[in-house]
Amino acid sequence: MTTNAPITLFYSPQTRATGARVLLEELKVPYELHVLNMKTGEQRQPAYLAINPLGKVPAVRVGDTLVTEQGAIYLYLADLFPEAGLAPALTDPDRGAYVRWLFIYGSCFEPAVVDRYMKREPGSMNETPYASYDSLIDLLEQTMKKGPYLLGERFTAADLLWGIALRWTTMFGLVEERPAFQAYMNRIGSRASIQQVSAEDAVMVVEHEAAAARLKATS
Ligand SMILES: N[C@@H](CCC(=O)N[C@@H](CS)C(=O)NCC(=O)O)C(=O)O
Repeated sequence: MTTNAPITLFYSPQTRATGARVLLEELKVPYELHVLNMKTGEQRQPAYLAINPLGKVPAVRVGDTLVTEQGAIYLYLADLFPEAGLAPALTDPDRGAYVRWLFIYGSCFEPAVVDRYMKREPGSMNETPYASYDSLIDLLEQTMKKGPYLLGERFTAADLLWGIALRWTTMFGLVEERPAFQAYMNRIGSRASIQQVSAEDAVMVVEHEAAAARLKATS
């Protein structure tokens, strides 16, 4: 382990924070969960806004270092624990593709699926940050068809980010279920870390909904 500093993950179940927790499990490092009930709005309370002024999860604190934004969190944590082998080193030829996929996620994929979700007409290819939805999804499909992972034979932290993202975006119909996506999701989704965190998330969500219902009943 390259740091003994305490790790805290600011977390809500079945959100974009799920992947950050899966990554910590894959890194096999101890961490503390600071759970926020988003159904009662804890993420918008001053205590959490002091951590992330945008009121979004995930956020992770390692000692005195605070990181927000999924891509940044994956990059930081996988580099911090290189012995887990989930991040190609800076000098490794695979590093380019690795960081590229981490950034395509936040810079292109999320804007593309959010436009789709909001039923917003994207601009022309030179106006959007992702060219066009179809070109982005086709690039993803070609890469996953080659597989088995984004970097070919090598499994990295970027696969956790993308495997989980594809799961929720296909579930919401924001990405169509192409065979290459299904095969990739099955491959990533069968990992013990994802199974375990998803099962714990399902329990936590029920507790959060019950707490929100109780709050509503007394207000
Ligand atoms: N750009 C952020 C987005 C994170 C995000 O949207 N998180 C959602 C949960 S999936 C959230 O915290 N929503 C709470 C809210 O907006 O009130 C990232 O990639 O980490």
